[in-house]
Amino acid sequence: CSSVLAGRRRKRNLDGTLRLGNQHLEGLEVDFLYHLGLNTSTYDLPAMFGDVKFVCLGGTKHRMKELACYMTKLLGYNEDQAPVNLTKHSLRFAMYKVGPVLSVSHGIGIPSMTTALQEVIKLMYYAKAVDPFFFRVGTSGGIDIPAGSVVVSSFGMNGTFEKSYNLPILGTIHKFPSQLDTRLCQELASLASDAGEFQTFIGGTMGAEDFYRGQGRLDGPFCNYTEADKMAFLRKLSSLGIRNIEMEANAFGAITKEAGVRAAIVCVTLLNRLDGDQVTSTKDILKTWEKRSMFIVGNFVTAYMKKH
Ligand code: R2B
Ligand code: URA
Repeated sequence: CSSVLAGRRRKRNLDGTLRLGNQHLEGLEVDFLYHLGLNTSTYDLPAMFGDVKFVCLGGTKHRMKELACYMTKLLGYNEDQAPVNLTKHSLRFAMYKVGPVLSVSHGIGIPSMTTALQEVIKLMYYAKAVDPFFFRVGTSGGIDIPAGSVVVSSFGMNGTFEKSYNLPILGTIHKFPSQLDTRLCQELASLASDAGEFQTFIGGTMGAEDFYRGQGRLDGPFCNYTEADKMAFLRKLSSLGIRNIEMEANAFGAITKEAGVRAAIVCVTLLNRLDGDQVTSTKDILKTWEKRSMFIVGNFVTAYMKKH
């Protein structure tokens, strides 16, 4: 644990700003963060984003706007002004800033999420943000826990039971370990318990490459296994400490670790996969559940701001 912390510290400067390991960036006259619609020439990134402390990423533009509204209320900012999408020139993702909170959508799946995440990491680097936390605030399918429960991930696992993000680079697979900040994970889980309305679990999260067969579903357009095979797979995941399945966790854990930032994944579960494959709850129920992970991260933000 101490060597992990030492490794993380080495990736930040003494003042807490990020230190990225890519010397090629120094050779760029202008860096275009294409998917965020920003660049290092036209925009004063330190003035715009230098005070960011909490980077929240999640799948949909709508949910990340809701998170921005939730943080506006929580932090006592003017609620009459609708949050402004700062990436509107790019159209790909949405990004909102509410004081020290940045709320960014990342789309579905690892390639989309890692594109957004890596550009936000560079954004925090250019902005000279100090010790920013990174959260993925998402949805998932739970394993053997009631629908509507929240899982704070202790590690990410890929679809072949490896706790890593395996990326082909120049024709060769590179494996990046997927680890999340243990202390942050425990702190978030403890901040959830006060609510009493829902259960919160700490556990592993599988980041699947696909929503259907990649998550052992029987209801996709194709299926080449039996229900017994599916159940054996879910039971095996459970025995390996996996509490939920989504589509980004292992890559999120690996990339934030490589960047040396403190990171956590907080996902609500929309169903218990041992009971079925389809998400059948009403829109209103799903909306209520989605607020649960925002509530936990919001608690962390306010507790942190009180202390610092
Ligand atoms: C959870 O939900 C999305 C799929 O519906 C995906 O982005 C994920 O990880
Ligand atoms: N998101 C997923 O990736 N899987 C689910 O089962 C639910 C939401």
